[in-house]
Amino acid sequence: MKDIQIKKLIDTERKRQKKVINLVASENYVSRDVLEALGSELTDKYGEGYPGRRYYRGTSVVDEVERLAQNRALELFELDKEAWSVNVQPLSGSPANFAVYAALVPQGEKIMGMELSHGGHLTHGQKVSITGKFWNSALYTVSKENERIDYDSLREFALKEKPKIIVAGFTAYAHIIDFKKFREIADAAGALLMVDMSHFAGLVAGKVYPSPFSTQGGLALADVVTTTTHKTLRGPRSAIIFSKRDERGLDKKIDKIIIPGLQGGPHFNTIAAVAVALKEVGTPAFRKYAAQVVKNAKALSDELARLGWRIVEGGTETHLLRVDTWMNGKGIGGREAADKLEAAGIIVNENTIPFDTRKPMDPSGIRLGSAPETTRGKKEQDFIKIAQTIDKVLRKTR
Ligand code: DSN
Repeated sequence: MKDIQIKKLIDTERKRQKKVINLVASENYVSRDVLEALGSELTDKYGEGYPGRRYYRGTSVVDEVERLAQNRALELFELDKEAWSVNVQPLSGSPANFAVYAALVPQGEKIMGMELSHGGHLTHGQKVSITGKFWNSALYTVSKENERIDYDSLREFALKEKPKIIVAGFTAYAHIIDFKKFREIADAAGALLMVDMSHFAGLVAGKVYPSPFSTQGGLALADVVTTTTHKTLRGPRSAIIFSKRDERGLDKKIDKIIIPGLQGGPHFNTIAAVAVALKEVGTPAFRKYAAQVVKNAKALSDELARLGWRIVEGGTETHLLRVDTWMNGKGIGGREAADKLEAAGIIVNENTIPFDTRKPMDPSGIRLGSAPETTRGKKEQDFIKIAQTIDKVLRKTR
């Protein structure tokens, strides 16, 4: 690269990544093949529209790229082409979620998602997000007793609020979601069910998390499923929207919002990189990886608990966990904890805990994830040692 300044920054970031233990629950490390696709000439091509229906000429190759990504996405999650549609053009998770609401929820109607501080995402209707401004929102919380979803209370809340769409799938919730219960609640409330599986999509693909699409018996669950592609799916920064094909025309409405409603030309280099990642995820090696991710998170959680730290929700069934570092004033704030860990070479993010008494910029906890370090080959014993290091770094200050 001739641009010395940028080259230097890329090299420095590469070295930084190599040096640290990365426990950021939403990050991962992509393969060389994914990087190659991202850095390819596909970035030069314009092609607004969809395969076979573009506003530009010279799109025969990118049509194939996009079709390949679509087919691989459907195959990976074992979806029938007749029953499910897929859009691989969303630029990332937030625009994907915005597109779903814009397509399916009339402005001023209600979105129901989980409260941010309890584990939800900004785009699930939080007031500071455009999704909480263009639409009304009703935000559910977890139970005070065990910090998990109380499906009876959720049902009551949904029947009272009557949202047009209910969102399941979170950024900091460590337990497996009961999609069947969410479906029943959505049906009772007359709402669509959207699952945002951004965090656990790789676990679904790896068969260590239930599918949000349908049960094994074929019972339909979500109407729409969104996912980013760069977390447990281990692909480039992008997103995918799956929608059920039926007489409601959800898929057509979503496609129309993505282009011409919201976006311009698709990022074909990224779409190619998504296709590469989806192929990698479909291998037995990835299935082993996904199982290891969950085992590693559990080892980390169990060891931290053994050392006296309070794990939010009492543990984890997925790739992530939250640690209550504040412990009602006996410990340290999440921001200070994250800073101290960074100084010791462990990268995490500060995170609110349910019913947090501290501010989001300096909350009571940290969020940890096992996906990136599992990509680097770490096993349970390594995660037990990481837990012990975390304990040493944070305990010094207690
Ligand atoms: N920022 C992502 C996360 O860390 O979970 C969600 O968008």
